[in-house]
Amino acid sequence: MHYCRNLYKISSSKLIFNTNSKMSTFYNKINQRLLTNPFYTKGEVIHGFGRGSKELGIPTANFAEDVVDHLPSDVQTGIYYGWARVDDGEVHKMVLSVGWNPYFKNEKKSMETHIMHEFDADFYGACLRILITGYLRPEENYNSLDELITAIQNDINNAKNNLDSPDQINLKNYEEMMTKQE
Ligand code: ADP
Ligand code: RBF
Ligand code: MG
Repeated sequence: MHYCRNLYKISSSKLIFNTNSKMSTFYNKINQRLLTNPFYTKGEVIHGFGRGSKELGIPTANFAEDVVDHLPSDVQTGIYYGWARVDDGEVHKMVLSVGWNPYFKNEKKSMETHIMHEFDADFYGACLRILITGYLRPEENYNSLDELITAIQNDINNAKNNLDSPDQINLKNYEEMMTKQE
């Protein structure tokens, strides 16, 4: 058995929610879609760009290129939030950046998860499972690192609030997140 085989096909939820067809903006549409049908994926935590996100107080666990390359085409670049689980630990709130990090002019698309939890130690090599349940905003370029950090802290606050809603808490029990990781 492979430990934490990287997942290439993002599965769809069997959960059913009432949808409101009057919601029509892109933002509402994508959020309605994620609540009804969240994106689930998992993979090994690898070393990222080493830009010192941790020193900025926002460590981000990076997925390998092959997981990023296999995202379905309808997962647009941008900033998302949802639930995360490291190996068989507890399920925590997370924020996720998917894209090119314009501030750093990346040539490779990346997927970085910041988990809202204080861990005792790093977890490179661990299996990270994430469930993407909401969309916050597109990726932006910023004039300074300070502005980027302020934007990310704002994302973290918005995500924390949104994840307190009953629909979001429901998704915490998503089947693939609950099973034991072999
Ligand atoms: P890298 O460039 O290697 O991704 P970071 O500075 O972004 O380095 O730190 C990411 C690493 O920090 C993760 O791979 C993980 O091992 C560790 N880490 C500790 N706490 C967290 C957290 N709350 N969220 C995400 N990663 C964390
Ligand atoms: N990088 C950008 O260039 N533009 C962004 O708008 C942006 N938003 C982010 C939002 C979140 C929640 C996270 C976790 C990262 C974001 N990043 C963004 C990526 C950031 O550049 C990367 O994590 C750096 O390594 C931080 O030092
Ligand atoms: Mg990182």
